[in-house]
Amino acid sequence: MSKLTHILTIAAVLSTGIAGEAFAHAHLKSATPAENAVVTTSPTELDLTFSEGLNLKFSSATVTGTDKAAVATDKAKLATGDNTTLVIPISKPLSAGGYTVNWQVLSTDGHKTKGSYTFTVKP
Ligand SMILES: [Cu+2]
Repeated sequence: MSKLTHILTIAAVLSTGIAGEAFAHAHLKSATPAENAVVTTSPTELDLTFSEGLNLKFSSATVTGTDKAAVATDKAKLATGDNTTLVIPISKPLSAGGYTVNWQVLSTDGHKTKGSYTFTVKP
């Protein structure tokens, strides 16, 4: 590799790294029910809004109760006309208790992120 090519390669690697920092990844911006929320009625769906557009094929969330039992959910989808919001339909009404949402998404920039939060149903 010539010296110039070498310098250009280093420059390309550096700028890619900086762009990666600048655009970050898909972070959870808000959710319904919100993180740590106490809701009085069972939600029919969970809405998770991220800081970037999502690739639905590689984005999902699971819900577990305090007893670690999985909550039945329907297939995740994106909100109509909004590829930053992941919608998780809840198949059956949730009984009173605490719930943990574990999400993992692939943003349209190709980065995977994951996280979790909890909310409580208290009729
Ligand atoms: Cu990213």
